[in-house]
Amino acid sequence: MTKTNALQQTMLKNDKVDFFLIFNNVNLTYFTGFPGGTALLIPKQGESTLYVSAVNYEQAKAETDDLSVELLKRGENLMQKIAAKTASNKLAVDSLSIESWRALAKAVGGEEKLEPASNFIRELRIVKDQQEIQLIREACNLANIGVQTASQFIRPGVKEKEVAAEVEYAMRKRGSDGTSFDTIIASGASSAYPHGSCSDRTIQEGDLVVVDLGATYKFYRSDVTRTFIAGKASEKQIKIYETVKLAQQKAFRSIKPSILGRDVDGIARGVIEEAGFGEFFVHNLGHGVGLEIHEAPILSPDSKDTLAASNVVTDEPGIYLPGFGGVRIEDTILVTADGAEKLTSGFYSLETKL
Ligand SMILES: [Mn+2]
Repeated sequence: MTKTNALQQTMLKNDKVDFFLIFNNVNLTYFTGFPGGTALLIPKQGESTLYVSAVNYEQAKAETDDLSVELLKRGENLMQKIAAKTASNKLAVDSLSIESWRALAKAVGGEEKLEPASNFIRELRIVKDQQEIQLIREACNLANIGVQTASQFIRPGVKEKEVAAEVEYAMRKRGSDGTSFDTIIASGASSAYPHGSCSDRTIQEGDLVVVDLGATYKFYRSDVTRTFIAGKASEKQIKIYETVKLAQQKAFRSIKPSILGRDVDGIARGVIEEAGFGEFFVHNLGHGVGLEIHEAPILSPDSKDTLAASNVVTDEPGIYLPGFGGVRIEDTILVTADGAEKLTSGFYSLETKL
């Protein structure tokens, strides 16, 4: 069943709306497999219409199936075209700027014809189908190659950016469409910045090096973090590493359908607090991954999400000691029918080959 069919089945069960209108770029990719559309009109039954401007029109026809591609000519009013096609029926809308919302309301004859429905699409996207899981799995395999490459190149005397270049080259060569986000190779004191990026700095003997990377495959993403040491680790470095590793493992083992996002976060946070580093775990435990690198569900102390089978989430505790360095370990994880499966894996030890 296609994603559009799944949405239509839900619409048929609920007679509040007759059409679904998609404007958000990621949601357009979700339903059509093509990122260059302007709007997608999904009726309760029958064929959807994808409105596309001239620049993307030929590509849209070549790269989409099972929908009608309609050229949006320069100067044409999209909202009026939609109004003409939907008569006076009720429309659910995923997301629009305030100005566009007003223009659409005017075209269809009043705001009472429109129903905001971004949460509804969020709930659809949170549960991945078999095809999406396969693409995320491939993106994760590519990320594993990235981690393996980083482990081979990290040593004293090498620049952070050189490691990033090797990682990205290796993933690209194996079929990645690009990175999921800017590769992080953060060494020494900057490993203590959770979003420390990648600089011209040369890695020094004894540095902690946080490697956070991901690959994109057919629009789906992966996210993995490993922490390495350039040389030999000190007792304190080993202590924070082992604490983060235990927190990550315990959280992973708790992941299963029906557990609350805030409870999974609490399990990891508890381990880190017990070791006395609670104040240095300064971010959420994890987030959903799919077409976007950060999406629902969220694993955090104030999360309202409950996990379900076929969710994909990260498990990424960290400890960041200002001026000293940081450790983060992260995997992309699939929630299965009765537990969880790591889609990224390997390299759970601090030392790298020298
Ligand atoms: Mn992440």
